[in-house]
Amino acid sequence: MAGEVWKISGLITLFLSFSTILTEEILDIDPSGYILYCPCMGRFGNQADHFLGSLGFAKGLNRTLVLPPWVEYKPGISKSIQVPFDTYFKTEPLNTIHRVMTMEEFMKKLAPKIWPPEKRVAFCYMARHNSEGCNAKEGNPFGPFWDTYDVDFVGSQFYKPLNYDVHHHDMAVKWNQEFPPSEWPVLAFVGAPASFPVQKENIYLHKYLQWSHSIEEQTWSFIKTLPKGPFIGVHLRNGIDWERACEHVEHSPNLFAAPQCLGYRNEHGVSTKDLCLPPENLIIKQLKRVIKNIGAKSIFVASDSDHMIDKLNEALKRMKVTAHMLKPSNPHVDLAILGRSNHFIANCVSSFSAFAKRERDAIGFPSSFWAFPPEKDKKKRPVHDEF
Ligand code: GFB
Repeated sequence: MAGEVWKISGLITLFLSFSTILTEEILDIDPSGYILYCPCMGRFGNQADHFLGSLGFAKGLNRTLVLPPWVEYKPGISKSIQVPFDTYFKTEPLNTIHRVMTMEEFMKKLAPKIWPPEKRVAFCYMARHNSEGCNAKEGNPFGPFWDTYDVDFVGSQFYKPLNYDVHHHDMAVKWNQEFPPSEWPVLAFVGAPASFPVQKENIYLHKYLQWSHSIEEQTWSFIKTLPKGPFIGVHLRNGIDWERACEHVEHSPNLFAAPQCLGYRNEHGVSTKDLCLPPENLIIKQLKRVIKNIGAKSIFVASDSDHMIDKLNEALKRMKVTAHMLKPSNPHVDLAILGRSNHFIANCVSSFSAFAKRERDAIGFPSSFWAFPPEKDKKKRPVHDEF
């Protein structure tokens, strides 16, 4: 009997020490503070650009970055859907460059202690929507985003004239002077504290953004189905939204992600219709050239609309090269496959394309762009010029 009592009390002691460890984990608070934000602008490519900027910003301020979920939109569903960050990416590589934790973890373990409901203040540059405050939950995806974590705000804080460029003008010091972590442990932004497209100084952070095991598995199981030999990955961004956007290209010399080929100050040229929405004959001509250069055996086509599979198969028949696509469509697996191709032809204007291009740059894989450099400039450069 006495032995039983000892066993039980031993178990209780063990349980108590475990809960102490757990409690300590809960209380392991970063004294330098946290940054939260809603990736409330655009779809995946835009959010990824913003993510890199936000990571650079958090690193500059030396605050832990809370990894927000990815905001997605499904046809027929009026409210945005929030997909946990680690569904698509590993958190460990990010933690090697800066302290990060997922929003789910933050809300569960830390928010009750350092960000209780009565302290939830939203940060914005200036008043939004003709109101007096940040109106952080006004509209979609703003409301659904914070509702996912049961967050309501009790106040607003404007930060004008500060900005997110922590690489110049001592901006990080200014933020920490204005909002010291001791007084403001959490800065919760209404939108990403970052610019679009991604600031040049933050591009290097992409190498820490690595696909989750699940995405990797799906990628390799698709690649295994391709004919043996090198394959070219191409991005054909050609849906109706894109056609409309490209109509404005001549008035926007550096539209969306275009700085990735044209340079941030248009030092390599200006946007053209072909650069934005390359015509079929240009696509086929450029593909044939790369097929010859790398001895490709197949093409992997990622697209939001027309994959041109039959047209490509017909045009490349004589070269014995076949075109393939992923079914059912999956944007993240599409991107990961593009990232692993032997050569990637990107759409310079698309931030979706820019994601794969940056990933490849980080590991030294070659890429080029549709219609860039323009034919007349190309004559002056080597045929296999890569950017
Ligand atoms: O990613 P994103 O901001 O890139 O938005 P852009 C385009 C979305 O279209 C992606 C889908 O997030 C995907 O959901 N999509 C595009 C694709 N290409 C593919 C693909 O190859 N495969 C699959 N499965 N899906 C711009 C936006 O899009 O479009 C601007 O940045 C604006 O905000 C403009 O809306 C019209 O930069 O290409």
